[in-house]
Parts: sequence; C-alpha cells; structure tokens
Amino acid sequence: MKSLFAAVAVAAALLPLSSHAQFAKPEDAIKYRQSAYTVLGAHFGRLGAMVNGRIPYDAKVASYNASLVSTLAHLPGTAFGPGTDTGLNTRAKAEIWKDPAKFQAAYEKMVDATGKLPAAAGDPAALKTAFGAAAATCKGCHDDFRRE
Ligand code: ASC
Repeated sequence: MKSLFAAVAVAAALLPLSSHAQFAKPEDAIKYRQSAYTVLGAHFGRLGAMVNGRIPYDAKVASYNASLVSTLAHLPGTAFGPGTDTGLNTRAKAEIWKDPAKFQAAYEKMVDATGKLPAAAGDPAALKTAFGAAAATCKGCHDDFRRE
C-alpha cells in the first residue's frame, strides 16, 4: 500500500501542472477537480480532527491519512486547463486563468506542504506543525482563487 502511494506521488510529481489530464469536456474537468478536493478535504479533515483533539491520536490512522493527502494533493491541479473556467457550477475564480503562474505557485505550495505530512505523521507534535503549515496553504489558495 505504502509503495503504491509512493509510486503515485512520484509519478504525479514528475507531471508539471501544465500537462493537463485529458478531459473530453470542461464539465468533466470541473467534476474531476471538485471530486478530488472533496476526497482530499475528507482525509485532511481526519488529520485535523486528530491534531485538534476531536479524535485520539493514532499513528497508523495518521500515517494512512497523511499518505493519502500527500498523493491526492497532486490531482486537482491537473484539471484547471484552458476553457475549464465555466461549464458547471464552480467556485474557481477567473484569476486562475488570468494569472496561471500565480495560481501554480500557490498550488505548488500546497503540494509541498502536504508532501511533508507523511514524514511528520508518526509524531503528534510534528504532525501538528506540518498540518498547520499545510492548512495555511489551503487557505492561501482559497482566499485568492476560490469564491465563497
Ligand atoms: C480542511 C479543508 C480545507 C482546509 C482549509 C484550511 O480540512 O477541507 O479546505 O482544511 O480549511 O485552511
């Protein structure tokens, strides 16, 4: 399982954000990225529950969710290609397509920060620090590129 996560993460890291996954229609890309963020948020939220003491710290559960988050983080970024700014209800702001370099930089901060979660997951204090840093990158992108 771990090696599968690692292989997917390595393969995803080699794909630049600009090499968009192929989607037949803009709607498909929008659905894909929304689904990816939903699943990413679910697993990130489980780490958050542990960090914030809503559920007890469990190294195995933390490691599992951290691995998933670090892998899933790569997915939505492949689905913001040209022409996917409209076509389905989306909270993605036009700024993403107006200034793709700025969006890419913010996105990569999130990939980098979530990529540190697996190594931190074995220690509650380290996890708390890494989780806080990752959450700040989520928020940074939401503030600039997502409508409320
Ligand atoms: C989550 C989640 C997000 C981020 C963000 C952090 O658990 O679903 O979008 O954390 O709220 O600021």
